Formats: sequence, structure tokens, C-alpha cells
Amino acid sequence: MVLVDVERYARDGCLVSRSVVAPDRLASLRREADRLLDLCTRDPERYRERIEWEVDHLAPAARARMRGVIRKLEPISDLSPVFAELARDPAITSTAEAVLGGPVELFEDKLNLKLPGGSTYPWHQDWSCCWRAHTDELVTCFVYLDDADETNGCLQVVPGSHAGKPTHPFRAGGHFEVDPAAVPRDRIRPIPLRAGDMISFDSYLLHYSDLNRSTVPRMAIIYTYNPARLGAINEGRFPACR
Ligand SMILES: O=C(O)CCC(=O)C(=O)O
Repeated sequence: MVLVDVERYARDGCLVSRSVVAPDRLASLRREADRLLDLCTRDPERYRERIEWEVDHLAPAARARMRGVIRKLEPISDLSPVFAELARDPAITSTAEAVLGGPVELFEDKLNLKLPGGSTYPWHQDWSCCWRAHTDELVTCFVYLDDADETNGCLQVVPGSHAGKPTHPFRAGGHFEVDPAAVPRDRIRPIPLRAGDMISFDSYLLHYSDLNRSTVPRMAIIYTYNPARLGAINEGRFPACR
């Protein structure tokens, strides 16, 4: 049985779990990530609804060398039995189950690549930027396939920023990035983790990741869960192409 520190999660809005994926399984997950990347890179037209390109998120000066590089694939569980199985693994789901108080249903699933040169995710709150149409009873489980630190863009968070379910204003003219003035700089914590570790977090938590300035990838598989009692509320996310 996995012990989950739900009090700490409630206080910080996030929780680190070490070694949720064993080293031998990590190797096969990386191969699966490479297979999906290859599949989508070979036929980008077919998979276009799933692909986010790096060039669409980088400053103009950095775009030329990142042309054709994929930043994110979403969804993936319908393309990949391997990642669909991982989504049901108790080592992953037990945190979401403990926090949400019962069985969980997969709400969202994606593979964030952040290959060398990969772009920033600006400060945001998942609920206010992306999921307002749905419930806010959501827990995101962010599992690293590579070691991650500040050089290759590990996640950074503001612990406790979820408390009271605040909705911070967006940057002027935007609909994703929280106004940088609303981010308390002195409370920012980078969370360097090893491959196979996981950070789970609340849908109101302020989080960010920097450019990958290193020569190594920072791949992560990201699952978000809702309580199973609400049903499969985000089934519509799957595109027709397989
Ligand atoms: O991959 C990352 O570094 C951050 C991803 C993220 O925050 C998101 O997908 O909402």
C-alpha cells in the first residue's frame, strides 16, 4: 500500500513521490515515448490535433533551429497501450485517490517533451487557463521520464498558492499566462527530481517551467484525474485519428 501525505498536499497544493516508476520500466517508457514521437513526426498531418510545435512557443530568434520539433503530444492513452496501462498503475493513481477520496477517472493525458532548446511554460493555473468548463476536483500527476533540474526545465511551483482557490488575473491580452506581478517571487520553489519520480498538484497551484538550456531532454508524462463518481467527463478530448 502507498502512504500518501494528504495533509501536506492540502497545505502545499503539491506532493513529491519518489521512484513511482522502477528503472527497468523507465527504459520501456522512454522507448514508447520515442515511438509516439516518431509516429507523429512521420505523419504530422494525420496527428495534427495532438501535436503542439516548439516554434509556436519560442521567441523568434530561437525558432529556426527548433523547426519540426514537437513540444507536446496530447492525448496519448488511446494511441499507446503502454501509457494507458501506466495511467491505471496504483503507484501513480494512489495519490489522486487519497486526495480526491476515492477511485479516479483519467481526465487528461499528455507527453511533454521539452527536448534540448524546448520552450517555457509560463506561470499559470491549470484550472483557470484550461479547465473552467469542467470540475476543479482534479489532481495532476507529473511523472518524469528523465532527470530534471533547473538546467533542463524542471517544474517550479509556488507552494500554498492553491489555498482558497484563487483565480489570478492573466497577463494583459492573454488567456493562459498569469500576470507575472501576481506571482510571489520569494515563494517560488524549483522542484528538481529524478527520472521515475512524480510531483502531484492541485489545479489552482501556480506553476511554471523554464527553457531547456541543456543538451539533454526533459520528458514527462502527465496524467490528470477527476473523481470516478463524476464519470468520464473529458472523453471528448480524443480526436478521431488513431
Ligand atoms: O511540461 C511542463 O514543464 C509544464 C507543463 C504544464 O504546466 C502544463 O501542461 O500545464
